Amino acid sequence: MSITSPSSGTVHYSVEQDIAVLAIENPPVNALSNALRSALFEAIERFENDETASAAVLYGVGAGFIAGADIREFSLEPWGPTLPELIARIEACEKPVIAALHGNTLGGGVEVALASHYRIAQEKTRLGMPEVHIGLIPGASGTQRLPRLIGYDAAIAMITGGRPVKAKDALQMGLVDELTSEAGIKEAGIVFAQKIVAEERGPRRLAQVGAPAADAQLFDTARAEVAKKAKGLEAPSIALEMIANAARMPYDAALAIERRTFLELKESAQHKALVHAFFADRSAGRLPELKGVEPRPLSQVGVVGGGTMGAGIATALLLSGFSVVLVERDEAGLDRARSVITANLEGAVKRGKLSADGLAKLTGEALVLACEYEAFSNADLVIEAVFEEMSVKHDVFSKLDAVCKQGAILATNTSYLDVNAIAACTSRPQDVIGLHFFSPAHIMKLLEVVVANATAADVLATGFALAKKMGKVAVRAGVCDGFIGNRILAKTRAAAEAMILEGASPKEIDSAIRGFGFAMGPFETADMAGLDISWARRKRLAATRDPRDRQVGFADAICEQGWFGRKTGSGYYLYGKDVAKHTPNPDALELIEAERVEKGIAQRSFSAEEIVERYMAAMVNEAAAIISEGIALRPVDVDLTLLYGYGFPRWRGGPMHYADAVGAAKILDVVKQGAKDDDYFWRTAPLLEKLAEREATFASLNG
Ligand code: 3H9
Repeated sequence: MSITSPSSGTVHYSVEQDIAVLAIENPPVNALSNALRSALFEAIERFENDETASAAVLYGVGAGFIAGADIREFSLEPWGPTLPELIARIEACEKPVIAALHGNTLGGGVEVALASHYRIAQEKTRLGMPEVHIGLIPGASGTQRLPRLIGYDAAIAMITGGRPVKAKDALQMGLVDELTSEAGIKEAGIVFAQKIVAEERGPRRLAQVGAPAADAQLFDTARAEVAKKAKGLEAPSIALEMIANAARMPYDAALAIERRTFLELKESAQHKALVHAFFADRSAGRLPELKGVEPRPLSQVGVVGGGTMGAGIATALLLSGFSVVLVERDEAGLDRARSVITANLEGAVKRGKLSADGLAKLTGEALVLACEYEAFSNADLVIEAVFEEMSVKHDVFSKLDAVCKQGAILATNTSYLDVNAIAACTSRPQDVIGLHFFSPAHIMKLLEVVVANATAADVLATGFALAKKMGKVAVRAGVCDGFIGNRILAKTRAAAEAMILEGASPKEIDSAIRGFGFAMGPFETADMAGLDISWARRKRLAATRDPRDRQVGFADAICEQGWFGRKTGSGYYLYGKDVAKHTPNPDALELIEAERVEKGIAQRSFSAEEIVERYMAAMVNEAAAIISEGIALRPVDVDLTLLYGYGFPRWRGGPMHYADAVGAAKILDVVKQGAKDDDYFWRTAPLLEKLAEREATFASLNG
């Protein structure tokens, strides 16, 4: 068999005080690579034949035991023993095998621990079955051994939810036999193994334990709960059926089905998309221009403006350990800001993210509210979150320039405006950057870090360091109207509006986009955000708009009636206590119909598939232009933006991964089809054309 994998991993074998010590080493997380599985298999055989060792301890070198199968090798041809073979070999040992756990013990790592006869864990160990997060199920007996050890309810929660449990909970549920507070897990494992030998306790084999009985109701209830939580993910419900097999068929039969299903899922589109998203997360901050650049120190951060956004940003900063100075125009503004921040923090207390004492501290000494810009004199960074109007931004930045200390970073939270123009009204454009938060800022994970022409490298690095400290995903964006996310949003919304004029209804479009996996469709999202926001943008751009840029009239007409969406009780939909969700606003439909008639547009119906095809083609085409222009450095940055800021379904990996899965040529076809009717809107991005021609992928450009 050809060995093509870059596999690494080794097991160091020694005997200490009559105990065989198998030290598992495959940095950084001891993933079960081909090489590691082979080495562990060999080490187990050696232990079995080693007369000087009466028990074996397996432990992980480094920060954890084993973080599961090696995800990087999933797409390669496997060699050596499979994980099920290795696990069966461990369990078959005639002498006791003890898994000594610390740090991350995940997926296949838990399965190795379950095949071992005893388990001891350090107090900070996290044990979890996260396979569903990458579109898989446990593939080496986890769905069969785990319920035999901890019962159905706990096994269902761990396997279908994918969240790890703490060691003390693992002890309580019987997943581990003993906890240790010893710093050295190897030493604790040896002491535990000696105790097992001294007490003449032999191997315990979970495969030989009968499955617990299950009442008929248990799995039906679980099916309903898992389906509700899964939100489009296939793996959790499939994993549940595997666990149910434990109750309805013999061990070997259930094991064979688990393995077959695991291998099928390994080829699934959802698995590939979720693995793409996994590695996308880890590549977020890896930009060549950040290499070796030290961020500036940040301790006190200023916020200009205490509206929803400013108060949200202040909340997020406080929760991340910064001291915050917030400036508003007057006392009434400060009172409003304080009450929004307090309400946000109370929400964090309710969610268990903050203690009551913590709340008092954050609203006390950590937060200063003031009406004068002089309060920013010590701030290391000031984030402006005022009204989205260039003259207002100019005023704010001139004032900041006058009061802030040398080296302080001046950031704008603008969603659309030109950061170069904002920087130009200061004497220090090198210190100016865009930090585009998403609302609610203390909840949403995305931070677009917008780099203007003169922004210094260490200012960019500080933006990324800030995001990391705030637990956010930072994406570098260049300056253009809407940066990465809002520029794409504007384009897809325009594509959706055009379909409405041709005969689709807002509800049909929203339902198709929800069917694709978004939490909301474009029109319900617009209603939620407030239709006046995009109205203001349209008015701002009107003077410079290309005459070929077709605009629908109904979007403005709806706003002219004062229907701004949810906050006014009507927009594309109606809202109110007694109004059912997704009830169309009949008056808005009338305005749409009037425009169709006036423009004499032939009406036709759209299938959900066609709506999605057009919507996604507009998204991918615009993203390709954004990448070519350097607004996004890499396709993966577009994926991260849409995944973390715009509700793109993670199990589809992001728009660029979606495009790769569908194929650039197919997307190009849809763009060209659209261009027959509107060749300005559907201008083909040259990058899309190039990839289609070469049958290449966006992923190939990620570097
Ligand atoms: C499974 O086990 C299936 C079995 O049931 C059946 C099989 C038959 N493989 O996240 P970090 C890399 S499915 C390969 O930055 P942290 C990661 O890419 C698997 N590589 O650190 C990064 O590399 P780089 C079930 C992996 O401390 C580096 O390690 N297990 C793997 O924030 C550091 O990672 C999972 O799904 C892996 N499994 O978090 C666990 N894991 O530096 C997935 C990590 O080059 N992993 N890497 O970018 C995690 O959840 C987190 O990485 C972990 C550490 C919590 C372990």
